[in-house]
Amino acid sequence: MSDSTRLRIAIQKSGRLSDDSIALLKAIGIKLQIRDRLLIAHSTNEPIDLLRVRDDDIPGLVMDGVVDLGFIGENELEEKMLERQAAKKQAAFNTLRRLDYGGCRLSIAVPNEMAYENIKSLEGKKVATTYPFLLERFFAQKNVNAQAVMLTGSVEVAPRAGVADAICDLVSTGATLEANGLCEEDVVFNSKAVLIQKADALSDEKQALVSRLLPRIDGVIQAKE
Ligand code: PRT
Ligand code: ZN
Repeated sequence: MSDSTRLRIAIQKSGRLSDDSIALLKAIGIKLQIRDRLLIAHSTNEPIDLLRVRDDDIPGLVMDGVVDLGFIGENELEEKMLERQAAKKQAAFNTLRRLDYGGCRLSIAVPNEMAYENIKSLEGKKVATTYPFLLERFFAQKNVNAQAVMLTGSVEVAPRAGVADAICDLVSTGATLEANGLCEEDVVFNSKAVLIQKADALSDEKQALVSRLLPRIDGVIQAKE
């Protein structure tokens, strides 16, 4: 077993949040020894271990108390929270900081040739997405009867493939939508990366360490503004 006195932080192993999360940890003075293949990375100057996993696993690891902290996109965090609430699983956590990277929006997009006035235009339609809980909550709020169709990848080709009428996917520049003949219509959720902490109290030593790190994070973010 790992040393339980060391602060455990879950971080995306490889993807859009990895480099910025590592850069932030380094910028606040945490020295890290990362070996590409390994699940665990140790800090050489602070009692901190990184658990390097897929981003999909990070909300659950924090909510189950397996790790103390996690860096995660709010889109993934909110989706997993809704999924776990529906399954009556522990879904509590604390957000420590909203960060200055990982910005994107979860948006509904429809084929350019589709007549779209407002969200009601999706009544009775199928919408492909990797975020069915966020999308269904949006439909419920807007009083629209549409069906979320779960796809874990290639969401942007679903309308052309005849799998769905529209999509609901993450957008940053909009280039992917444009390349696939899709037009962004409604924003379902705005997202950034956040640093979260498990709901159960940390040991005094770990909490003291977290309290020492947070002002440094604030300093790094302010310096960039
Ligand atoms: O392997 P693992 O499961 O860890 O990674 P992943 O493939 O699930 O996630 P990854 O690395 O792609 O994204 C991680 C997180 O980055 C997301 O959950 C968001 O919080 C954030 N993020 C920010 C984005 C984007 N911007 C983004 N543009 N995640 C995905 N995209 C994709 C989007 O799905 C679409 O395919 O980029 C494409 C659109 O980009 P534009 O610029 O063409 O609009
Ligand atoms: Zn993922």
